[in-house]
Amino acid sequence: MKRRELLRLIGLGSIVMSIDKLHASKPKKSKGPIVLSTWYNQSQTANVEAWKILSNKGSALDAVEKGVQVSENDINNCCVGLGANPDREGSVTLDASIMNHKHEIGAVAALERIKSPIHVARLVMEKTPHVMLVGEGAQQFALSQGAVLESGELSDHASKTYAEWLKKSEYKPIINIEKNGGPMVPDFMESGEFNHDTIGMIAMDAEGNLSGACTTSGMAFKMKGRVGDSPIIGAGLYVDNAVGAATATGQGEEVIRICGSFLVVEFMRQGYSPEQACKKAVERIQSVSPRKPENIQVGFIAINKAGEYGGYALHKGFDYGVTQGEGQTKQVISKHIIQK
Ligand code: SD4
Repeated sequence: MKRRELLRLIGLGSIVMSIDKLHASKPKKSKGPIVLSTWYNQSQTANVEAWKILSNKGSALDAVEKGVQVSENDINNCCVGLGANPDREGSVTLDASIMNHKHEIGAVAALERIKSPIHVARLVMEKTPHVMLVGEGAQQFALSQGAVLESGELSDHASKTYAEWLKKSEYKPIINIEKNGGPMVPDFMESGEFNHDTIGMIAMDAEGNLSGACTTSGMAFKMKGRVGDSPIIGAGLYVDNAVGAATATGQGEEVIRICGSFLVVEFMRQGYSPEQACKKAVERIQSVSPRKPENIQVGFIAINKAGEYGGYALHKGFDYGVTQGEGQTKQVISKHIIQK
């Protein structure tokens, strides 16, 4: 390589490094406990439970576990816990993950007939040498830890929705990629209604430690065995106690494609605010996804070590709830990329 070319490359390198430095903000002091979770309709009750723990100087880990359990225990919830919509075969299969400030992680996927997947995920983290258990193995482990095997019957609302779906879909997988963005997309997406209600919750406690939890039944009427982003550490959830935490909702395939929550945290590490970091991750999906953006919805929320928070979605309609200070839960309507 010629000397002049080498000097030019070194010059470019230092420009790139100084741009990175520009984005790199100094660590600021925590302003005290904070919790946020996806979808305000769930945050209103889930954050309250988490706040009871945080406001009593409890750990962020306990807070996020107990917080999301409110949604798991709600039999009327369409998308979390045993009351949720089933897969194509009529079974409710649940995914969950949890991560604490020490980079300890636990997850379960395709778990059936067990009431609290997030608790099982925590037990995987604390009591096994592994980080993820799936299907029958996850169920077996849950039972060995004292969980009860539930009946497996669908809730009233899920039975009705499933019966309706069976009629309309004639029980055929949707394969029109052009129209539906891929085979995993439930056909209610055709109407443009993005029916996602996974709960992802991230919190910082009084000690300034971060944790996160994410739990879902996944996409309604998914193929049997399909696993989304929620139980995948780095996709549906990520925590780095030196930087921040992020969680995702929406079409898991798209979030997995870009290691979404990890990416959000890495953008924060570069100095982007939580909102900017979420926006950049959504833009990444928009630019790399082979699916049409109009057929996808994704949303991220994030907090950093300074207690700043933010979120971003691809389309309008995403909101989240934030609880801090006096313990009031505030609704935040997320900004979105596609304006129409
Ligand atoms: C999934 N991300 O399984 C989940 C679905 C979701 O709100 O977020 N629903 O792909």
